[in-house]
Amino acid sequence: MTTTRTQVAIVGAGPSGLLLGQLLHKAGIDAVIVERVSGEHVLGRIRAGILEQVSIDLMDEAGVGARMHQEGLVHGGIEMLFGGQRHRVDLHKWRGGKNVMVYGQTELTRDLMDARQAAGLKTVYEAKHTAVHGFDGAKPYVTYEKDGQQHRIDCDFIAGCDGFHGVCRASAPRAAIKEYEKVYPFGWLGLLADTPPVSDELIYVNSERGFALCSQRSRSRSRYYLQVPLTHHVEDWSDDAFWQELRLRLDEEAREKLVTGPSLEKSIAPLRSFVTEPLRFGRMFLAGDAGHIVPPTGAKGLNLAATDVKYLYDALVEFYQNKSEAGLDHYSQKCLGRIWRAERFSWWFTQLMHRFPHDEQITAKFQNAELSYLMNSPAGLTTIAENYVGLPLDFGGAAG
Ligand code: RFL
Ligand code: PHB
Repeated sequence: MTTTRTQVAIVGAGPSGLLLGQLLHKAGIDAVIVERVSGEHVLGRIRAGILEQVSIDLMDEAGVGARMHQEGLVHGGIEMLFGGQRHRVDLHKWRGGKNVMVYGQTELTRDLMDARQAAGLKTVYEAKHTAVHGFDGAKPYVTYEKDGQQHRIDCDFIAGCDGFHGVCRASAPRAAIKEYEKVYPFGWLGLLADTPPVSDELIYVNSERGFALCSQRSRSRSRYYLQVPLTHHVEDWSDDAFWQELRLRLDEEAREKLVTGPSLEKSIAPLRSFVTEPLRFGRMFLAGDAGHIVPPTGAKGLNLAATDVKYLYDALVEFYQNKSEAGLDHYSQKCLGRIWRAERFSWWFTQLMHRFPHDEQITAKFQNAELSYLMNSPAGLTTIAENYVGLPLDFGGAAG
């Protein structure tokens, strides 16, 4: 067994772990990251596409925002298609000049990985049997196996950035944890293709055949999603079948403009709302998908992960620089207010846009009436816009 020491041991090298590592490095705080899979595997996951201003600001604060500003596409609106008609939500107008940015999670992760490598910081990829210990006392540590060798990292704190299926939340004492969960009865089948996007902005579609989303990664790379039953398997969906079904859910104009091509990636993601309370267990802190999951309809997952990281980073800096534990003590409560607000929006937007298996016919009428109200009322447009671009960090009090 080899033993090393660091200040913060981070489990997971997804966006949460890498962003935390980079911010801590800038503040002179030492951290080691332990990751279960390879770097290529992490980059191969096609996930989020939309960044809120808080995430953009954090990438800048971490000193890794240059390529994002060059290549990211600023979007001032989204489109909603329902009842065969398209309506635009002008985010810029209804949310006081705020926008969102199209910049894929893969690119953000690559920027963080490159910066970490350039700074010579330690990331252990393909670590097996990672385990977290002693976080209920003053001397936590992490163990893992790499190339048949056992390793131990002694640390002051453990950051659980290891996603929904990670080891950190699973290691928290059951009596100290409460989990809230809703699993939706459908998934999203996603397809990535090197074809120009069908529209300049994203189109969220409520159709009789189910939800669809026209998204993008750049001016020449599209990302599309279709609501599919949970019983479907990705192997059963040929590219042709995907494009055909997408066409049926779009309007005439989009059908005509749609450029199809071979898929670069195709996968089905289940939809889930999930929150763990609290997010702190002694000297272990959960951040990102390790502590909560939202259905992707509101594009909130990565952005929530970024805010957790910001609060954890602020608290750790306060601890090391001012010897104050106040930020660490308030971490859970501070994160959970924002988390529940985003959970609420993502759940509401999911209900509004999807067909549920046992819906009565009247439900689709209710959805259309609500969408029509929202699109024609300044209050409705403000509601969508302010939630979509992300509520301010200092919004309101506790939630949930
Ligand atoms: P991740 O990305 O899951 O990374 C966790 C990392 O931990 C590793 N790990 C372990 N490492 C060591 N030991 C263990 N025992 C470990 N167990 C796990 C894993 O290998 C992994 O590398 O969590 P993180 O960093 O918190 O990041 C969260 C985001 O990935 C997630 O919230 C977003 O992708 C959600 N999401 C979206 N978020 C947005 O903000 N905007 C979007 O537009 C958006 N679109 C999406 C999405 C997620 C989707 N899927 C596939 C669920 C679209 C989709 C389809
Ligand atoms: C994506 O581009 O992957 C994406 C965009 C918006 C969402 C969800 C996913 O709401």
